[in-house]
Amino acid sequence: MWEKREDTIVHEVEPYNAEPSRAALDRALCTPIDTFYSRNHGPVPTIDASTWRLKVDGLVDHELELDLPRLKADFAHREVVATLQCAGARRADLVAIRDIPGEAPWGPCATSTARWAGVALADVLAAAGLQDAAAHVAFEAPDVSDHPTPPQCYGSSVTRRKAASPEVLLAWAMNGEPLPAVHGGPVRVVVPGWIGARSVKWVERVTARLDPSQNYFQQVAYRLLPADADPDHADLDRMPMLSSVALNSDTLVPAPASVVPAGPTEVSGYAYAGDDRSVIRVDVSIDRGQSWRQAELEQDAGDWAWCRWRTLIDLEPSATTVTVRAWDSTGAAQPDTAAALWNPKGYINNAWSHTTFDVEAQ
Ligand SMILES: Nc1nc2c(c(=O)[nH]1)N[C@H]1C(S)=C(S)[C@@H](COP(=O)(O)O)O[C@H]1N2
Ligand SMILES: [Mo]
Repeated sequence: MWEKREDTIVHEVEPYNAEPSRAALDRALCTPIDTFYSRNHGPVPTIDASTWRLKVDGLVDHELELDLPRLKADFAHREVVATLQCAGARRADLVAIRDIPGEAPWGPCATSTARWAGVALADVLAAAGLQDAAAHVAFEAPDVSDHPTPPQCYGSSVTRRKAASPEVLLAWAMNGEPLPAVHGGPVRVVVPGWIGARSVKWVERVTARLDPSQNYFQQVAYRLLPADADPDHADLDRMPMLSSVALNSDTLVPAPASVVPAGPTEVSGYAYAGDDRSVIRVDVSIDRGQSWRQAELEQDAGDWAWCRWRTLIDLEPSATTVTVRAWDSTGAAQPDTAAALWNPKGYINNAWSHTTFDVEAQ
């Protein structure tokens, strides 16, 4: 489906929600399109690029209506290698602690990286004459989700400060290909360093506002609730809206529950720090965090991409658990236990990950 690899883990067929296998995700710095995870709240719309228009309105001096040729002709082209991570990534480890009804048990692979091409949202907002009063920039898309009652189109917003940052794109290409429908083609927003939910696909309207988007996916979903809150009756005004991505990491190879031969074995995975932070160190442990060794980092894809890590471990025959934790440029490290992070919607599990597999004598 949607031209994804056969080993893709499909959480839901309609709407389509799927993440790659760990082995497939581990293969490359830029995730191939057939491997990139996809998260949808409603059916994927089919939008004809030749009739697509982007409306820019709200607190701007002149409203704009741009078609694709104008967007491409009137603004400087930009490319950013950026990782997208769903706020629900690694929810499976929270579900294992206490059930989270109605939310898919995403693993660590709801995280992928692409080279996005388009124009800077900031340039388009500048052309529209963004007014001083505008504090938020909202995005609207035509796909309809029946998660809210009554059903609503998808939408969301970012702060003016983020919207004005040059890495935020209106993108029409991914890894050099026209943006596929399932990833938001013909044009999507890409908000590097923020939860995937803010990177609105099939964007048709950009509105400068005083306050955040009133859309369900800004106002109700993607808020961080305390563990004891009832998501249906929570005082949402007191529950923060998620924005930048938390520092996180996981092991991709070897896979959990796999069997690997004893001896020197390469263990690898990713680490990612959102927004204005970067990964500075990744530690790996085979004694559940009593002692650590430092992994080698590969992070030459720029400020907005994940960092890949690897280390060689001489594995002895027995059940083995690899634990990983990352540190960011503020000196912060990931928290140790997922239990302390459990929340009713299962967002932002960035606890140390533990991957258990069997090592067999050769
Ligand atoms: N219009 C629209 N945009 C959307 C969504 C959606 O359902 N509809 N899902 C969001 C979420 S939660 C994530 S994690 C990313 C996933 O992008 P991808 O499918 O390209 O991986 O898209 C975001 N943008
Ligand atoms: Mo997401």
